[in-house]
Amino acid sequence: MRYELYYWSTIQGRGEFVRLALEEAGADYVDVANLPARRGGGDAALLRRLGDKTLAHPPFAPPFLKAGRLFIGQTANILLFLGPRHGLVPAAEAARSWAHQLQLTIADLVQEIHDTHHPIAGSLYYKDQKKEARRRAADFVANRAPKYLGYFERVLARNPAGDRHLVGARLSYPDLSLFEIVAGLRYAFPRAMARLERRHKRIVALHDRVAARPRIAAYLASGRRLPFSEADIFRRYPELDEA
Ligand SMILES: N[C@@H](CCC(=O)N[C@@H](CS)C(=O)NCC(=O)O)C(=O)O
Repeated sequence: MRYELYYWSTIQGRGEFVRLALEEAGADYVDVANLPARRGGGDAALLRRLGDKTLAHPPFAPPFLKAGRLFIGQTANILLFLGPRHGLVPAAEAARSWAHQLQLTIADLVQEIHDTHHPIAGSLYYKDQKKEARRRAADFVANRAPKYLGYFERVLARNPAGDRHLVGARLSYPDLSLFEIVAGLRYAFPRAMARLERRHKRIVALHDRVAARPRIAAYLASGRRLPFSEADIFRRYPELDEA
């Protein structure tokens, strides 16, 4: 089956967590909004699907995935769907539930990262909430990022199957997402991350192992991996990083 991924063009955003799973799986997919309009792509195509009045289960926001006749929204829910289909999560129910729990925690972290530069409203420009963003980001790098990273470091340390993966003895989709968190935080908060990485060696090692996986390495080197930017979730505003 050829999946259709719907996510805003030109940015990684939350779509990247789905792209990484599709790429690791070697799945056949089209990234609709990044296709040229003459091939039925672009943000206009995404907006047409979002506004499609015939969908009984309409997605609220991108990313969403078309899989045959199914439309599946919410990043963690898309990964819940893709994981078992592509061997990206163990078969046992307990492990699947654990992977989903970890993915939902990553979704919470992603929202907090977004809120460092948009603490008041996503509909306002960054320049209109800079003062609040500085306060929010200061708390994020001092308290929230260490709390989340400390949690995932402990999860790795306590994995009965070993500290190379978050769930069980093999790669699963939360590992791919944690890779993206590290890559994004390095981009957005290079100074804070230089400090934090020293205390989270298992997470850094996991990041490096994911980056070296053949399909992920090929993807990262390809034009399909879009660059980080200041139109995205992970933004580099030096004034928001720690001194
Ligand atoms: N909880 C959702 C959040 C989805 C979301 O916020 N999507 C953003 C782009 S990353 C969007 O376009 N939101 C539009 C809106 O909230 O109105 C998920 O994890 O997929």
